[in-house]
Amino acid sequence: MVENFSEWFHDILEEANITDSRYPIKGMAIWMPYGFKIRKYTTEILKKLLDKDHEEVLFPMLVPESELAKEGIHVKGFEDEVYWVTKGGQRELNEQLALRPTSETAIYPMYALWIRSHIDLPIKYYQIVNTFRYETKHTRPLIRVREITTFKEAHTAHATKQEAAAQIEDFIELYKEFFDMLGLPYIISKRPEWDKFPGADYTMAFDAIMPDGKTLQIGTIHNLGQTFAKTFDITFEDKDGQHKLVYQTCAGLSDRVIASIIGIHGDDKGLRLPPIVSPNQITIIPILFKKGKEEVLSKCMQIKEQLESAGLRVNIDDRDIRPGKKFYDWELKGTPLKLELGPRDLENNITIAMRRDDSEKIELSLDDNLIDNIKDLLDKYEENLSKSAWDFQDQHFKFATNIDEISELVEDGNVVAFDWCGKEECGKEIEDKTGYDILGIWKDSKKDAKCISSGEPAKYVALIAKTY
Ligand code: A5A
Ligand code: MG
Repeated sequence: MVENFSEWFHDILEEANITDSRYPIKGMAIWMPYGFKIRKYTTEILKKLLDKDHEEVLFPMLVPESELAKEGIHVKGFEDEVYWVTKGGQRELNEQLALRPTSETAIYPMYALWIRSHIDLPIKYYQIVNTFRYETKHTRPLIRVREITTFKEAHTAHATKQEAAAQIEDFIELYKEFFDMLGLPYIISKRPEWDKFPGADYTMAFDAIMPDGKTLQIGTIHNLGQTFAKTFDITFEDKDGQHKLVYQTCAGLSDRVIASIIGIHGDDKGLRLPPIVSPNQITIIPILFKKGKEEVLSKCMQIKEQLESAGLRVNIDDRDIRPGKKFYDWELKGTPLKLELGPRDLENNITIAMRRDDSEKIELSLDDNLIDNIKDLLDKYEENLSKSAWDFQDQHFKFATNIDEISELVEDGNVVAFDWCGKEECGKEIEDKTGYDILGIWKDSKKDAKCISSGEPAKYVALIAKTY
């Protein structure tokens, strides 16, 4: 899988019924039923986390050109990626309309209308929508798409700079919690000036290392300062009677979250889904012979109901095919736990359990402890999934003390940390010399450390990697 991750990824999307990329528009695909369920459970977790102190809204998909064009830096960042609607039927539109590449310019003119006084603040809205980006880099299903189908964007407005900065920290905590629930490891860094979100003061990013050693930006959080507030005239009357500009932040996640669930947890046999998003957490496979068939099936039904009443998602694979084929299929689809039940098991009042992450067969008694024992197995599986993913990341995080070492280590599929003076010119030179991208600033350098390139006093420990 590591040898040819790209091929593995494409194949699994099709074989596990996640997406179908044969739709006749490049960069746009269909969510198939199994994939749609994974997407649904993933989105539900995110909504639950956000709903604690944000509110969900839904904005139109079209943005008038006049609004999109207002914020100069922002539009410059997106102008080559915008799809335009220019006609209504046969008629040319008076003003062309953009399919949102992201929704700042749709949302902020409305914020200007809604925000009047300090009592209207903070505003914390989010939406989960499709956005469109005419990406020119090589498109890949879920990873770099032209229709981002699951774009979660949160947009906040605050009375003070401090509150906006605190909101950035809140988003970081929220994303950590979200990715932790999915067992996904991440590296958090502050993007370099030349790679921040168009219009932001600064951008904090979450990156994940994919099995091929390339990093994938799986989430971003932007402190927008007052740039958009100035452009869209978003002001409020403060307690002191003065009219002031708001401070804003925004934060986004996409289909890439699901790409990382698939890529990071998967193995040669297929998916290994975290129970929390797995369409089926337990798959029961009856071993059927002519004799005793009804009894086995009815016991399976009974177990299913028992587990479902404990809040678990369970399916029975009673297809008329060889059990071996069923095992193969559910390994491919990444169901966390399989239960096998045949006539002899029924006699002994047991079932054979198998976790997706090891092939050990565990005898479970069909007594009152069944639910607890199964939950215990699911917990251990979930822990192991997360642990092996974090281990992989730790093993692929290295420190370099000179430029040549950077190249060697990155080439071997590592994210590499190094001391940096923090100057843009020097950073770009490092990117040029190595041919890789600086992800961002990871933390401050130790006292007396020297920049790996300029030799000047180092300010930061920066990260560099191959990127998607
Ligand atoms: N309004 C802000 C939140 C915004 O648009 N930020 S962003 O441009 O960084 O996008 C948010 C996230 O969407 C990124 O962190 C990245 O994970 C994801 N993303 C961006 N372009 C994508 C694409 N073409 N396909 C899939 N995901 C993408
Ligand atoms: Mg882009």
